[in-house]
Amino acid sequence: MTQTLLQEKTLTNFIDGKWAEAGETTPVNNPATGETVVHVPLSTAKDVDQAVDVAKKAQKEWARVPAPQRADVLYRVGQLMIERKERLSQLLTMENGKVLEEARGEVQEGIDMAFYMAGEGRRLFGHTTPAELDNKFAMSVRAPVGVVGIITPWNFPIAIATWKSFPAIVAGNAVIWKPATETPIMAYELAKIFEEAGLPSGVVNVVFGSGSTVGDAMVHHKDIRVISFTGSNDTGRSIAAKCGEQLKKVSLEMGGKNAVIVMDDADLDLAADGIIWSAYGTSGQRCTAASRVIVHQAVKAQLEEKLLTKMQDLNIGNGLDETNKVGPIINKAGLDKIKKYIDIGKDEGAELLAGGYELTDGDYKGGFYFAPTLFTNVTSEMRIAQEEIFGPVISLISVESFEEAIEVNNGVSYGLSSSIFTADVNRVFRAQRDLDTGIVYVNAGTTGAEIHLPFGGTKGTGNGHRDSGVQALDVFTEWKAVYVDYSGKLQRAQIDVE
Ligand code: UN1
Repeated sequence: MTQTLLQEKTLTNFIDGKWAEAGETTPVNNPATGETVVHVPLSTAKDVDQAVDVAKKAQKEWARVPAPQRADVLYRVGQLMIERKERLSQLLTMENGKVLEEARGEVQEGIDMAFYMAGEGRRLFGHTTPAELDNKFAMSVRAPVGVVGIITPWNFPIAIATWKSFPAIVAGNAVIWKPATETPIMAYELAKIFEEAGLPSGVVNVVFGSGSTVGDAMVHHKDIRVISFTGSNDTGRSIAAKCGEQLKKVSLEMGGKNAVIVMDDADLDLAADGIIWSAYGTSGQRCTAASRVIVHQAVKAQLEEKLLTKMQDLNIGNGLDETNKVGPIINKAGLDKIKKYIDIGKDEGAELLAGGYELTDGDYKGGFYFAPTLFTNVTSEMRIAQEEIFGPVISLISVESFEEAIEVNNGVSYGLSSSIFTADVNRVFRAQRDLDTGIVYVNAGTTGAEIHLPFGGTKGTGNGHRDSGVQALDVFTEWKAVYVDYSGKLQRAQIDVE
């Protein structure tokens, strides 16, 4: 089926508007079946050097194109994505495994981002402000940074790429993009869309390959002035350290240990639906996935029962079959990590209420499937309640009060997303103030961020920057303060002020 959607057997880098020759390659496997879908190049530092050389030249001209005209390209990109939405969604399911309905949602997220950032072409607002001296004008404007590097993950291979590349493009930068080797098809397809939409050659360059070679070469390249990375905490820390030495700007988004709080006055059916969707959707492989449920002890037994009942409706299997609700895990390493945490949870004394095993027989043969899992009687200090598992695993922790719920929520090293189910308006407002995460949901699960709001988190989730929203422009622009003195004489700030 892949071959009817994708003619290519081997993908190639997109540099200077041309499709390069592939050197060494590695297979990309469909996580639902284990079948090879396509081959992807393992590029070298030389390929990065070549891409940066062309990007530097292209950026100089791109920065002089008026922003509303830069935006016109993004409008065309959005239009092409709409036309290809179904094809892109199916290819996304084949390389990533997420079920088709979610793949369509992810492509839509990219379409939304195209039109939103295209709109920025006629804003890119700076500020005007009074100067402290007469006959003097003051303003701040956004300036492009130059050549920027983006490193994107396999779990949202097109949406996250749009969160980073579209603001970079509209702001007048050139981009070197290293997509995850697990999911290169979305990058290849988006590069084709950039080409057809008329983006000038060299403004976006896709270099496929490993983090240790291509990613590292980008991080160390002196002419790449920004690195925007989404991925694991360990890799993010190491990138930040290397960028720090070079005084290179770096924006990091690195996961979470997100919780749903269920209070004693909550609508328990709604809460159970929200938990199931945010914990088991995408097989728990979202940075925003719920992996803890913090429940008031008065409703713990009822909530457990509702979760166990609703879990029975979750068909697990190939995401191309639309009756399935939970797809596969990305690969064997991902599956092994989940299995390791099941053992850790049992050893720590958590009680396994459902799941906890991989699915290998019959239709599951060749793929990487794991049953939705529910641990209860978990305590906040256990490793399964502290560390990111990135799979369909819930740790249920019971608490005695609202205050304790907030404390448990905040008692982890991450701070991406949180949620509270309650009918009490006072608790709602206290919770949105006190939950120490970059995203807070009330009476909804922990997933479902919209593109026009900032995406990112506190503590170990990031380093203070945000993806998407107008805030993403701060990553890809420098603020420039401009003073125009039209007095015709020397006016000294702070001195010649009456
Ligand atoms: C991610 O998991 O890294 O809010 C991105 C959500 C999606 C994006 C998730 N809109 O769950």
